[in-house]
Amino acid sequence: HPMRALFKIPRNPPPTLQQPELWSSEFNDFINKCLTKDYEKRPTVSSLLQHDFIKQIEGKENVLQRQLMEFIDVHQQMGAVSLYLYVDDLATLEVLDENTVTEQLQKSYAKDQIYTYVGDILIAVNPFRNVDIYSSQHSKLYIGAKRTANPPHIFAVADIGYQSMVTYNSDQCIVISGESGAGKTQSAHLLVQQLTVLGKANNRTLQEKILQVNNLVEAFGNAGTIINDNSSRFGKYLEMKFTCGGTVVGAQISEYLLEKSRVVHQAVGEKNFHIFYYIYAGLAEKKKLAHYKLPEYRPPRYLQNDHFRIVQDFMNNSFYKSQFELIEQCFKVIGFTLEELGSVYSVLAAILNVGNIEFSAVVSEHMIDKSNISNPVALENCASLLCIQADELQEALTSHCVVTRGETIIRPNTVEKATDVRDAMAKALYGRLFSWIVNRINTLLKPDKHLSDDGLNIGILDIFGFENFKKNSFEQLCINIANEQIQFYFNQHVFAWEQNEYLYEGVDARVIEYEDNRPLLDMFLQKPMGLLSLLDEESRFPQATDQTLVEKFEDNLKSKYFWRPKRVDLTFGIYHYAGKVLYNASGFLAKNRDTLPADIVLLLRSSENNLIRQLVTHPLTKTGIAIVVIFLLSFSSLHTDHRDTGHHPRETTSMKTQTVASYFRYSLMDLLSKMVVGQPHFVRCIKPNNDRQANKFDKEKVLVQLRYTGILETARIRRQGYSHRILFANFIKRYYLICYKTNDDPPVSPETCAAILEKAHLDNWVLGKTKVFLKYYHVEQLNLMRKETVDRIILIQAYVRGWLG
Ligand code: AOV
Ligand code: MG
Repeated sequence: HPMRALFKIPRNPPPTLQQPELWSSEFNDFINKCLTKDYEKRPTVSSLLQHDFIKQIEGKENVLQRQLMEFIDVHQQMGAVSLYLYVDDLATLEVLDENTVTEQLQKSYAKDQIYTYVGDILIAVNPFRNVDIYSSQHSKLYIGAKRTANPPHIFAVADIGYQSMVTYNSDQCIVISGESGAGKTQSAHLLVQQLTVLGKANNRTLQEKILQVNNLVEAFGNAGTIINDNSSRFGKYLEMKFTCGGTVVGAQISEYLLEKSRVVHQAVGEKNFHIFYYIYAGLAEKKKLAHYKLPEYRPPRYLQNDHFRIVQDFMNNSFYKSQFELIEQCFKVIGFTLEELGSVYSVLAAILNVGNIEFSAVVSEHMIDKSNISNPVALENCASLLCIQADELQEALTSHCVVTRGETIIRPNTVEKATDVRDAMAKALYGRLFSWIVNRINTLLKPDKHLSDDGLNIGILDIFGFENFKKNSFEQLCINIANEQIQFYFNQHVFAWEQNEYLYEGVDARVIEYEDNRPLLDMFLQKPMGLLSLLDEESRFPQATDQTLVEKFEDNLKSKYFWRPKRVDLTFGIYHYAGKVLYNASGFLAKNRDTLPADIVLLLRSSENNLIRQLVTHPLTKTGIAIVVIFLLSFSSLHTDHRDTGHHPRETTSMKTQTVASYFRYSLMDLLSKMVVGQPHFVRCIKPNNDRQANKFDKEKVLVQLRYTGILETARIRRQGYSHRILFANFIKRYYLICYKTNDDPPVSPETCAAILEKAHLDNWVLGKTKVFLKYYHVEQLNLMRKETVDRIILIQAYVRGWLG
């Protein structure tokens, strides 16, 4: 890499930077000596500053560092590049303050180096434009390479995950975090891309299929928001399945908390899910709008917003047309049948037609408010697309059954109620269609049983990022709680567990303070007085209103993280780890109840369309808050501290969602247990500005993110801490070859470990009571040496057996 090439430092400093202390011959000698390829000894700014010579100049470290950087810059411009130009691991910085760290990131960013390490954690700063670092040449560079051989890169994270999986024969998980628009989804794509290369799929088709999965689910689960044109509106955990030898054999995907409300309503400046626009443009191109009963002039109500006033706006959109082609291709490559594809389009078209059904009030002889459908055409269209009877649909929308004293009575719906039922139906259809597609993908990409039996996997978690809009509703609350949880998970891994282990193992390490968001999570999750429990409780009272809900919050949440600006309206505020957010509780109860009337379910079960029947018969996911609680609780119980592990939270029995919830909990527990098995790898995405602009590094904006994600503290703990802690027995089993003969069976003892480590010429490691404490670069070095030894042994054996003549 040209930027990393090591040139000679010129003897004389440029006249612009005469700093006598700095440029003595002693110093020059020092630098020249440092110009080795060895990562630990290379002349980063920090290692220069560590030099005794520099340390003598007390109190001037900052000044010197800056001057040194300037010196390097000047030299670079003069074409006499001499040193590594910027620090690519923040954990090696000697001066660890906010300013230095932000400056480092800015410097790298200015040179298109968007990635930086903090020990074993990767920071990715969104470039907001295409940077030429993802080609197949780049991809090759990062396969099995020592980390220091190349600049930091997301491909290196894929590689370390993959190598760890194969080496330790254990599952891995990569957790990507960052606020909305920071680049999580993009990072997830790049990881999958590199992992398919690493997994050397035997057949190209499988490789192609896996690469299409993200595109397909994102067409249905992503949408344009004010913050991000391709914002994820669901949480996604993609597991790539490998054989224990490391060949990729399949993929599985789990989805969480799809923001279904977007189907029926979008905030100003926002859009519906991508797929609706894609099919409109695509079907128009194919002259099939009429076939799917989609109006050709006025956009369906669900797609009417400030972006599109007439259908032509999106019908003629060439981007949407090409996306439609792409998605149709994805479906086909993954293995959906044409019939299934047709049914998917029908359901989507039906949803748009459902939204067009309108109601008008009729006053009956009993003076009960009734409603009538005022545009029967939409009703007919919808019924025909769903293959159900129009009159039955009308009945299910405009009336409901109540059972009193064993008698079933049919009551009319008011216009308002009918409208709610209509929207509930659209949301349910979409949510279930989404889950169906995901399940179908899972079936199609499931590895053959004989391949997956003792196979391994790497999971990639990409959720919706932290959001703070002008108006924040129930969806933002769920999204932000989920992010709160991820931050907690990160803290547990990076700080809490590690520090506990030092204590337990008697390893001497300075305690590093970090911002613990546990009290905030407790405020949300505690039973029975946490925010979510209160919400569930209030949702069960038929008379409750959003107003009583907020009052309940205010009366019961005695926490400094909650406040209520004005008593009169529905606003309340939360101090999240990532900043304070004002929520408006309007619609909270309805969204949480998320009820779909039984009449609608029964009606859809009578459909003559196979897919539609499947949608309502399978116990698919439900997005009620009960689920969120279960999701989060299971998460925290598994991840809080060691003594909690194994304790599974009981689900909220009072919610009438027992079966769905337990189904869901089962899948989540399954997921989470997988996630804790392997070592997590973290990617932290940073958004450099709020305007999605390239080449714009807003220092203040970056600083805020560094602060709330605890990057500085992370760098501290990574610098002094030991990211790898391996039991003596495991360590010896794995690395004894470095020091002993193949047939040797050295005793499991700290002495054996020390012998191996000394043989490997490593220092700075520590032996605890039961474990070896290592820095990430130790492990890298050990793995390399082990591989060399093993390769040598194989070669020798080959000679012995005469294979090589
Ligand atoms: P997010 O996943 O973190 O937001 P995305 O991954 O969707 O954010 O990134 C937002 C946009 O930033 C993308 O559409 C790209 O235009 C750009 N971008 C991100 N990473 C890169 C990269 N490595 N190279 C080039 N452009 C990039 V959200 O899903 O809203 O939380 O819910
Ligand atoms: Mg995303």
